Amino acid sequence: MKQDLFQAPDYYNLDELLTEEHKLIRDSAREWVKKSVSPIIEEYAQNAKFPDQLVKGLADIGAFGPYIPEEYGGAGLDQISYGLIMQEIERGDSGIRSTASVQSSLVMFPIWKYGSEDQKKKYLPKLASGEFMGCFGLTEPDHGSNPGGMITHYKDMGDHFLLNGAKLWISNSPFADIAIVWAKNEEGRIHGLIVERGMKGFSTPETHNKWSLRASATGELIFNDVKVPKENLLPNKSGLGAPLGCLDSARYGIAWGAVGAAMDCYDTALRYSKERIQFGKPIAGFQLQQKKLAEMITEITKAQLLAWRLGMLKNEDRASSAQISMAKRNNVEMAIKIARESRQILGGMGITGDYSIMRHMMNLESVITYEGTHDIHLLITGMDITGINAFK
Ligand code: TGC
Ligand code: FAD
Repeated sequence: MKQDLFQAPDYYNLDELLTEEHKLIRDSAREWVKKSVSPIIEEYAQNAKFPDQLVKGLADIGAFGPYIPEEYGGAGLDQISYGLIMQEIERGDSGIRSTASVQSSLVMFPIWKYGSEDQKKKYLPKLASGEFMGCFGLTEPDHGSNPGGMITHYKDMGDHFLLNGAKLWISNSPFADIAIVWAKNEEGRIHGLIVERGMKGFSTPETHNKWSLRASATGELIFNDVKVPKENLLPNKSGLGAPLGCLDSARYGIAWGAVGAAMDCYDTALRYSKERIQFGKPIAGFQLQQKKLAEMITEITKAQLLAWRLGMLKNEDRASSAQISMAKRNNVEMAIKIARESRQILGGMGITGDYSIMRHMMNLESVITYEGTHDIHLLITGMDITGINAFK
């Protein structure tokens, strides 16, 4: 069993910006990751298997719906707490954070924000406890960055809807009990539907051969004349803005999560560089290695501040979608660069599963692509500052 020696870098004493409650929540998530994720994650990633025994622990640390009100089974926490939980989980593995992000921001969030009271009561408490797991179907084989072009559609058959189409690259789909599916009605307007496992014509084949997020289960959603009860339509928001609103919440969590992955890579590389002797001294004593480490801690500190400030804005409901895009883009790129530099500091050992760095690096290749690619987020910033849409 692997020993997790992680010590969190806090170069600018950012702990002083947190409340006692924040620190308590962060520390309990950190302890859980050390005890339950670190010892097993490498084996699950190598075997491309989702460790489903972690679901209960994720629920216990409040990772499913941290900011969902307690009356619906959530933890009723603020956005900084949500961010800290995502940071700690992704410090362990981006795939496990993905499971939590999807459950919280892409399944519980739309039911909470756009659902009926009956839907909230029926689904939210079970999603918060992990009794139900969910997934989010927006991306299609021919519509990734441009989800507005989706083909999946449903017809009103009087007493039910008839759903047809397919979604690709769906995190958690192979084991999800419910899917939030975005589909067009006969007028071409996008709505969210709650599709349940077991509905006739609904299948969720797993996507294999991934070199990234191997401990997360990814799959398709296929709808072949699926009869969806009318009460499963999310009634309170429609249009592309509905799924994009959920993405804002998930992208915010990723901005924190990526910091966790970067902190783990940096901490590993720092410790290794002080222990590894070459030419008669620790490699940490060479200027070239110090440059890497000094730049890493600088970038981590900047990213921590960006995430914290965004969280404060979100707490006041003042964070714009474009601000969230900037933080997701910056922090994921920061993390992937740090993973690459850290890997080099470990030399040959860096490519093995004895250390977490290569797994983080490969995971981050998905994180930089999903929830809006690196390019898309740049274009969102570009449009925000110039007022000119360069997507189309
Ligand atoms: P556009 O015309 O700009 O906007 C359509 C409507 O949406 C509104 N809107 C937003 N609303 C809330 N939040 C946002 N972030 C929003 N962005 C736009 C907008 O105001 C408009 O509303 P209305 O009322 O005027 O209709 O749309 P567009 O078709 O030009 O596309 C814009 C673009 C490219 C930015 C958008 O489509 C986009 O973000 N594309 C990226 C797709 C993406 O991120 N997919 C993610 C799939 S889910 C996923 O990856 C989960 S991974 C989970 C895990 O494992 O962690
Ligand atoms: P494309 O949209 O085909 O993009 C290909 C390239 O073209 C990219 O570099 C992109 O930046 C660039 N590009 C596209 N449009 C423009 C433009 N206008 N200007 C300049 N460049 C452009 N989706 C879900 O709905 N639910 C999930 O749970 C989910 N989980 C995922 C899990 C994993 C592991 C992965 C890899 C993806 C997941 N996705 C999910 C899908 C993800 O959101 C999409 O992969 C992503 O939005 C990009 O779409 P695409 O892969 O079709 O790439």
